Amino acid sequence: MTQAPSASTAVSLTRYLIEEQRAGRISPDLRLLIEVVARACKTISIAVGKGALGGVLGDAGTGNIQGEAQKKLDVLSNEILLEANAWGGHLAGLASEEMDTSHPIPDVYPRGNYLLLFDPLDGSSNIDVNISVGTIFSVLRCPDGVTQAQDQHFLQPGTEQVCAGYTTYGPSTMLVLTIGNGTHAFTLDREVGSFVLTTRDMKIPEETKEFAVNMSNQRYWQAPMQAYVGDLLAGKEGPRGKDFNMRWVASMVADVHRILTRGGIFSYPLDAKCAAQGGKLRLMYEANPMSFLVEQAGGAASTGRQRMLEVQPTGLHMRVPVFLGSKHEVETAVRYHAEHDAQA
Ligand code: AHM
Ligand code: MG
Repeated sequence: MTQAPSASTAVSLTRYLIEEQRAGRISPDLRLLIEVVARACKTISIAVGKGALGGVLGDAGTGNIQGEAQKKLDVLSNEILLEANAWGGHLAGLASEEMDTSHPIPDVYPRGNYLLLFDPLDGSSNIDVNISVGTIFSVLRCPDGVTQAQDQHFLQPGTEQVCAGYTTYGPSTMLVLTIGNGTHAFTLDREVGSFVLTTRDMKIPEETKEFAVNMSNQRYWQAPMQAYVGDLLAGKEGPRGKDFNMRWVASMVADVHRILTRGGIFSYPLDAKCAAQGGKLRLMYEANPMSFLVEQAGGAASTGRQRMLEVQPTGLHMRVPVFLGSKHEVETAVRYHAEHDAQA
């Protein structure tokens, strides 16, 4: 049984961030930014937790730029994050999966040096069925000399991220964070209202026997993915020589949280349905922040053909195929792609 932190030994998110600032690893503005995002996530957590009692379930009756129907909680979470981050003076601009273009900081407020990107409520299909959902965020520096950030200023590869994280609204609410110095998990103490450090330096096992993919798309996959998953399913009798288990929550935050906790590989590959868009998941709001967290925990993240964090974004809502998790398993999936491409 893991030991719960006592009141005297507990490290709050605030204390963790102040110590990182003292060590010179984050600026005061980045500390403020993370505190503000964490506070907004607490508000979202309360709304998610109220469920039907809060009148927040169901469709909003609107659609986003991706052509997806928005849920009331998608819209509410987006508003909470926008309002919380508008006035602090730490941002030069924001971008959200739910908004067509980047969002300027209103003229009445001072501007800072950071750019914040987020998927306000990931796993929308799970909202109305009381399964874990989450918020994902990524922080970039605004290019020098730019005070009013526009879309093109956000188009930086994931290696440029200075911070990334997610909050999972599950049986407990957890914030998982990296500022490039390991990946750390904080659990929300609901009575006190603060996030408490519960796992320092998460480490993803390099080997795994668990994979996460939406198997209903199998017939739409490309050849290397067919071959890779075919060999996973063949189990002990196949070339991999071991049986694999499968899990798919359909909330990326929940699937990635499981992988950060006990290992595994998460994949949303290119398939015939999403090929025209380049994939299903979004580079800037989903793939990049998750890849930064996973690499900082000793895992790997790839499109199947390129390290995720090195992909040069061509648009705010660019989509990519995703493979991330246990290092050796991601390398194996990448090898299937390389071998296929070499033969072709
Ligand atoms: P969303 O941001 O609109 O919620 O979409 C992203 C989600 C991921 O959380 C999840 O991994 C994936 O879409 C599930 O897709 P599918 O329903 O095709 O299995
Ligand atoms: Mg999402």
